[in-house]
Amino acid sequence: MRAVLVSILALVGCKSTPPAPAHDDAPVVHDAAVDAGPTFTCPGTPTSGSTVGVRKIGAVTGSATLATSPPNDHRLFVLGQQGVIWIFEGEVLRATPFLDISADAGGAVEAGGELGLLGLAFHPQFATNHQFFVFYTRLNPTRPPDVNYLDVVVRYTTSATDPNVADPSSATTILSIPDFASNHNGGMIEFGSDGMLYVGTGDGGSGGDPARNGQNRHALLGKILRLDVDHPSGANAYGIPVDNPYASGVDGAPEVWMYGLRNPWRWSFDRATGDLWIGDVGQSLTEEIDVLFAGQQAGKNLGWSAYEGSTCCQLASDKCQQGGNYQPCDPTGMTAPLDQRTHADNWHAIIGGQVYRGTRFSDLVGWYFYTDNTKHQLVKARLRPDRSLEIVDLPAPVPTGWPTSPAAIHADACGELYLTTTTGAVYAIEAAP
Ligand SMILES: [Ca+2]
Repeated sequence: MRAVLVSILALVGCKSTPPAPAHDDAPVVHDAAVDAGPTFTCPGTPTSGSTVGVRKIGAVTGSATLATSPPNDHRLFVLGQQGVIWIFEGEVLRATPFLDISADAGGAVEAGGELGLLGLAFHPQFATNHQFFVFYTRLNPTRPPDVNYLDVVVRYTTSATDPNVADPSSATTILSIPDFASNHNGGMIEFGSDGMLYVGTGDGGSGGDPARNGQNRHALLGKILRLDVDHPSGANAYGIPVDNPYASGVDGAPEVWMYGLRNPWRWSFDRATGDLWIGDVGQSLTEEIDVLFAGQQAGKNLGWSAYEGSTCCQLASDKCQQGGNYQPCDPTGMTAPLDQRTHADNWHAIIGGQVYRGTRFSDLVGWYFYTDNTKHQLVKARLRPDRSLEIVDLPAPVPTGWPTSPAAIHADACGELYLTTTTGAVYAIEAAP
């Protein structure tokens, strides 16, 4: 159990109450030509300078677990962990939520600690098919022993009359994974440039990977999964891409893309290269950043729970808190982290981010930004030609307005980065000379 992450990610104030609609929420009729929109443009005059700061643009209720955008869309969607998705437009919070599936709205989201609404990804053709996907945790209605929760991916569409409001009745469950503990739920989802939906799952939780899911390729927990949501097949609401490494189901579950993850809380693709950057939260010794290069991701093993970071659990001082029955440590074929931070240095729950590909700050382009739920150190890193990492800890003390507990760093449609916090604040990451 990662008490630190549980306690810090826990919401203050809990339930949200949607305010009354504002006057600017008049319904808009969907029209393909309108939805495609005018030519999408991002800010065109970049500012030079590499002094990084944060600027608060607003806040939502509860913990803000992610900020993201549909492709070619200037709106910023912010996830409230309790089950509400909000829209900022021109840095102004719309009064009416996009979607409210919090329990107090009659929804299914079970929130608190590491539970809740954790992921949102817009379909690459969202402008015309209006589909988006959420990842959240819910109670398992049948409640068999030790399977209290379900980690679910659900597809929604926007309202037929208003693109700023989702249609709750459109909910279609795509994937539902039984989960035995409240922590380590992963929750990040993104579409790759290949049009496939990637889904990050934690090892199930408790501590020390008691079910040994990390190295079990037949388990859906402790993985990055890859689904074809446009071509459902058989009994599933999704298809299996033929180039998934275990598509046949013989050597692993057909859905599995990568394995050996503990709790990939926040991760993202570099939209320029296709490289996958993962912040995998550690047990009691090591927080890690993993970079999986484009074209070299299928079937990769990140090590947990044979390893924590690059340390063999059998040889670790705390044995990764596994209580015996250790798994063999064989580095063959294992992908080691490119950055490791120790709990001794007060890193306790790494917050993965994204590579900056925006147009506003020229000196940030190509740098990956990440932080930690406890340490609050903002870090930038980029790949050298030899694929090692150049890592720069940004100067302390942290910038004015720095939040107490970061929850996510993620990009909008223009590639600009936003940091969200466990108290609902939304910050733009910016740079100056
Ligand atoms: Ca869990």
